[in-house]
Amino acid sequence: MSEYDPQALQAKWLQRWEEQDPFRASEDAGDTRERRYMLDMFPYPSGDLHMGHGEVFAIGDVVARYWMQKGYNVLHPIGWDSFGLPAENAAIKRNAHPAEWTYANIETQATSFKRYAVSFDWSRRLHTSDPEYYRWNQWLFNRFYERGLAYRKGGLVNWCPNDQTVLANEQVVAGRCERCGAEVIRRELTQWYFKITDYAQRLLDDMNQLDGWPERLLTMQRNWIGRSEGADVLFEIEGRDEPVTVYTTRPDTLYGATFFVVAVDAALADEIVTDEHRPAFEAYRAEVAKLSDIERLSTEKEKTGVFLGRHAVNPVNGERIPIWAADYVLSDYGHGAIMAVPAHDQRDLDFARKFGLPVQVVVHTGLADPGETGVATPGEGTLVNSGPLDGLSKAEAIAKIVEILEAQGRGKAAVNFRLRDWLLSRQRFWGTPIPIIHCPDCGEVPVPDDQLPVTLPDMRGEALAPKGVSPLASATEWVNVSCPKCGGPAQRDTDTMDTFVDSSWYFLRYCSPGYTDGPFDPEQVRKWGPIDQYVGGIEHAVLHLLYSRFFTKVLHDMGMLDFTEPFLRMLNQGQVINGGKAMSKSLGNGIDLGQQIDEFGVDAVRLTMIFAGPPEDDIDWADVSPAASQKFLARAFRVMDEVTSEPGVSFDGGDLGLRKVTHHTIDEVTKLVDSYRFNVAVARMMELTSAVRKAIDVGPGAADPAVREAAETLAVMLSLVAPYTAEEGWERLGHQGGVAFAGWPVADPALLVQDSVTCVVQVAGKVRDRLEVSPGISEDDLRGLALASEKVAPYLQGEPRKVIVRAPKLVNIVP
Ligand code: ANZ
Ligand code: ZN
Repeated sequence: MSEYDPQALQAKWLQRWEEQDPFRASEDAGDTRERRYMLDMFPYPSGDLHMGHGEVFAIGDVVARYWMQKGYNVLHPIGWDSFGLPAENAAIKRNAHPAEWTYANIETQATSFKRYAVSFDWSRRLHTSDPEYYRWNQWLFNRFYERGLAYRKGGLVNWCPNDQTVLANEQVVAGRCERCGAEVIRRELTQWYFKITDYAQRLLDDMNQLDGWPERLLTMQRNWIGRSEGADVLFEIEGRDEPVTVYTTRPDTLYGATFFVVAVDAALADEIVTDEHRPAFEAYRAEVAKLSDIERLSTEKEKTGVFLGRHAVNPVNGERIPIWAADYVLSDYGHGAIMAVPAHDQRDLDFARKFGLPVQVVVHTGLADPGETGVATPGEGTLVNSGPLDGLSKAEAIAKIVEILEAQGRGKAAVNFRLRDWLLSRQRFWGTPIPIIHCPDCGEVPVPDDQLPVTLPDMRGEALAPKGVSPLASATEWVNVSCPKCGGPAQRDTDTMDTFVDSSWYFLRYCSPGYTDGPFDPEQVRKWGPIDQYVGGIEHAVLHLLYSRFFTKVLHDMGMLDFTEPFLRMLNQGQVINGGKAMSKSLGNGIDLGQQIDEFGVDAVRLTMIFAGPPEDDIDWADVSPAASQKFLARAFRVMDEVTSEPGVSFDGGDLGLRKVTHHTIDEVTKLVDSYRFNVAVARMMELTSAVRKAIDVGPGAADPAVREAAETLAVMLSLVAPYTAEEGWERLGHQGGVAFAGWPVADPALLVQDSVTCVVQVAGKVRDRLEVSPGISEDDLRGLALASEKVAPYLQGEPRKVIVRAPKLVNIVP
């Protein structure tokens, strides 16, 4: 096998790695190496691995293998996020059990991962649909329940009419189901929630630990949490005992409140509407119920609403203002009611103009009157028509009015979050059963820990078809149990958990797989956690990453973790696209990972993924060339194969020029890999390959120790991206044992010293000086040196008119 034959290399090394299982993280107490934890977001077993997996796991593997080469004890685990709807839908179609499809796909992916040579510690493999795993979801649910962090409440929820299940707010994207794209509607249902809102402030504050996260990810989390500052203001309602609270970010505009709006679907609207106005109100409410949230909140849509026949009283000036019901006020934000200030809020202004309600300017901004232009003025300005606030700036007015309201007991400073509690129950089968038993006498009774797991009953095919209630409800034998408290007849909760529960803590389980005394062994997590590097898609920016951060904080509060943030560094890879477009069946532009591997070999595909650009960028498969990658690998393989000196030979006497190239490459590639510029690192490896090729062909020849040094360096560096080629090359170089643990090369500073170049300094076209400078000198430094030259000074009177710098070789001064 002197020719480069990727498929033969794969067959040979795959078998050996399978026998050796070389990437196990060490738990040996005597192993004093520093630990590192590298994690890729675990896959959903939807079929075989696709191009997206090919990219993300190639990137993660560069990091893991680099750390192994650097001598860390690396944990790089793999598992499957194996509960979820696609398995269930497949099962209905095939009249099968979801497990059949799921576990068959897992095996397919596992085989593909092995072939793809990802450096996983296979001994820690987990599947979230295994009872040994989901048992701990239930155990954690019980702990959350005890702490008041899991609760059930009725209310309007997001409902996907296609998947026939509820969705968390995070799973509704632009009003559509994140999974299937159907327009989400609202339904009144009693559901289970996790109280993530209790952690809203800490989720924000702890972001200061996340300087290893991309800025855009932090921004997305911050926006999702949506903290705003303002005031809660109490408005009396004529004929009602209790005042109503509204939340406003602009208490300074209180004197400009000309009407009051209650969310049409809020209980308050129903309560206060007068008999005279009830028919119109109910008709309107029925209309709004048909709207999706996108339609409801669209700013394009004309404002709608009805008068409720009642009045509120503005607490600052005693003015009576009419109360309307409208759809642009949301029932589940703030207090579900607002004071409307049309002059300074566009939504309120649109509404006022539609229904002929007054517009009162209270902040003078210098812009034209909103009542005339139809354009609200939300910006800074000076308060007018506002009694004690007149003449103040916005900030001063906010402080003052809050003080006044507080003194009168009519309001107080308040903080509001956009974040809602996490709705976790689902009306589908293939998930973790919620471990609650409903007893007519005792109410909600958690299944005792020693009776966990509550496993799923055996159901398949048609029985799983969505029907608006959980399929588990029809498993009567499973549902009917005796109450753990009183022993009387009771029923199991038939909902299952959102699969994001599974992924909120799986990274902890990897630290102690098979642990039976809890979800994880705190001692082991202390050693491995938190995760040093997490790699995965930006699509999880708010869902999975927010939930995992929340779980981590709760577990910290339970005393089970000593850190509060799970992922120190986060890398979001780009997408693999084709011809400028996302790959899709309808476009017919899909590329199959397996087919690419069959054609070009694993290493060429991995190298293409890494070489295409920075890891965050999209890769357009139409613009890259796995064939060229394969050619390069063949070249690299040949130089490693052609070295004739013996391993262990001293490099000292080797060709100095090549040695310098090698050590510069080591220096640069180290820095590039450290800063995640893997594509440029590959370019440097390519240059080194050319340098060795030339050294073999032109001189000093294949026997020179510098050629061996360069080829060995190449093998080790290449092992991060092209493990098969590197391994075979390493063996050809005469080494026993894996290249993966050969050790990262270290640049010799003595070989990094740059040679100098001569720079000519001209004044008015005549050469006046020659300077010895470093080849990398900056233009500014070179200009400074030239102007400071004693030989130049006599030819200058004062500031030169022009200095033209061509670093590093020429400075031309025009006096
Ligand atoms: C009066 C006002 C005057 C407002 C003004 C804004 C500008 P954020 O920043 O998102 O927290 N609001 C309060 N509750 C609402 C609800 N349930 N549905 C729709 N809108 C609601 O927004 C807070 C602002 O959104 C509040 O401040 C309120 O309008 C509105 F010149 O009160 B404001
Ligand atoms: Zn009971």
